Amino acid sequence: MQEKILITGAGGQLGFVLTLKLQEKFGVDHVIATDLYSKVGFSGHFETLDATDFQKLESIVIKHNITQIYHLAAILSASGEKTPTMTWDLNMKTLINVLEVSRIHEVNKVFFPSSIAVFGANALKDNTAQDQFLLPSTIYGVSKAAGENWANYYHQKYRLDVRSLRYPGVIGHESLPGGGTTDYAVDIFHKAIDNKPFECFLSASTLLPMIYMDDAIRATIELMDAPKENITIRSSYNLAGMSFNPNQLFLRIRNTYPEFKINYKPDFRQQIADTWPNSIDDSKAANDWGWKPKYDLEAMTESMIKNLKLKQ
Ligand code: AKB
Repeated sequence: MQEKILITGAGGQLGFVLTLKLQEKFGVDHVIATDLYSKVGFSGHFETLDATDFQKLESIVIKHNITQIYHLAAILSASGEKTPTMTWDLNMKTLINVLEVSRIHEVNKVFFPSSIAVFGANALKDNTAQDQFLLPSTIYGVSKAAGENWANYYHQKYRLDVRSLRYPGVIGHESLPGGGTTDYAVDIFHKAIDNKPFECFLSASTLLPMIYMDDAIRATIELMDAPKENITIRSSYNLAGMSFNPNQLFLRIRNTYPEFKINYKPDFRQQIADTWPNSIDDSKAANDWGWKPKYDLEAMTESMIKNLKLKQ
């Protein structure tokens, strides 16, 4: 069967790269990229979509005979704290619209991104477990934890094939993040390449789980390609790449840019980061569908610098 793919939030950090990957996998004509804002940087089908608008979403699903939806539109952790009720409304309404349209129109598969933000200060920091009780500290985390339950519910009740990953902070050279607590780990590279000092909004020792874009995209595709019977978790899978703190990343970048300077000015994002894990136990993903990250801090830094330099 020829798949027809719909992506929401295609203009976002992950959405942009995932759209290109899905176009490569399924063919440009079989991918419909959508975003609230107008088309950015990719060829192929694009529709402007506010995914809180069920009728517009449904009309796109019908018009293109959509068989899979990747629902990436969301407000992230740091931005979300500025407008909690709006963040809840947008993150939940768009997800429920996607689940509902998928149920009604018998969409084959749905992907919903969750996040390490579902974990709160109560969780064990190291190797945080898959089934850790979730007590998120941000409204973004609250919306993702609720979203995981909605996903699980639609699978239980309607057998909708919805799959999900708890992404760590994603680092890539292709696109810029916006509104997250882990964004510093991308911003720092842009400053280093431009020979400018970097002001870090987290303290030097804030250890967080991160993943390189190539690994994040590969994990998404591998999860979606896995046989249905292998998927034992219908809320969201823990996913790990690497863990590091700003000082470790800074020292790594300094190997290439010895003059690079950093100063630390923690702001409200520090309190968010302090409630998140240091590292993640992703053994369920490894056992169920063979997940194994390829990039560690060294390989990621090398690839980021090489690719950003090519764009200069
Ligand atoms: C954020 O920092 O909000 C995101 C995330 C970890 O989900 N990058």
